[in-house]
Amino acid sequence: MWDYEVSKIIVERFFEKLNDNLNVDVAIVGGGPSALSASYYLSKKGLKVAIFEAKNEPGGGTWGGGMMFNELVVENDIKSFLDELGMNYLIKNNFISVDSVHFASSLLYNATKAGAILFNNVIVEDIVLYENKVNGIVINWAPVIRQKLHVDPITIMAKFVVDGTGHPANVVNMLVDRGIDIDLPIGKIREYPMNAKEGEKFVVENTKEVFPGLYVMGMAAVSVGGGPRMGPIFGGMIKSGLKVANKILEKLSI
Ligand code: 48F
Repeated sequence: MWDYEVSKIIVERFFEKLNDNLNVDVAIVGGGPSALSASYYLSKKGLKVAIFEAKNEPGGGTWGGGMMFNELVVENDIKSFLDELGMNYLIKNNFISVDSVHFASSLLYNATKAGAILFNNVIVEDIVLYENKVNGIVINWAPVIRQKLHVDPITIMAKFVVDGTGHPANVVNMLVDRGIDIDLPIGKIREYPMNAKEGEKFVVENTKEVFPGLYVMGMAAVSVGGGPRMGPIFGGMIKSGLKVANKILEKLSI
């Protein structure tokens, strides 16, 4: 009865993974480039990392390159990271050009190979808050949310939660919407018009813990800090993910 066995393997293995990730060191919300580089590094250092991605296809804004020209650009100073991940690329003066599909799949492969578990088709719809500290996330199947089905979610406990949801900074918004006091340098979540050079610096500088237990990285850090967007250059996203990872490792004295 092959059909029975196939289904049994999938159901058993999925629930083993879910059960094993109900309480993690780091819960990462969103599966974009900052999330994947943070997950890769944290998993490599031995932390239990789970990524929750709303879409079927993780990778966020990486796949389409610039305007669906499926090539993207990073700065020369992350060449060693690309080498560590075994990526192919071309050096173009101060920049590096990478096939965007290769970039996305390399990040995904390396993060999951290092041990991070990625749950796709899952939306983080809320946070767990105990005594003014974020202690986890609240998840539901993306189709449940999209279809507006009245089905209660479940929770994932985490020592650290990282908002890697990109431009909308959805997790930080969950605090802001409730009027919970959080440091917003420009008083609201908003990104400014395109300025690639400034944006690439800004994203790294604004990668930080914004509330006890909650960190921001990638475009979410730009929107929370009120900085400029930067388009199809992705070095800042990688550096932001690695910075969050280092901040968490520092907190744990690892
Ligand atoms: O936006 P995204 O790629 O994140 P990022 O790491 O990278 C930004 C760049 O791709 C690009 C850029 C570079 O210059 O400007 O935009 O900041 O990926 C964010 C991911 O989070 C998912 C969303 O589907 C996307 O794949 N996401 C957003 N909200 C939720 C979520 C949520 N509530 N629950 C789960 N996933």
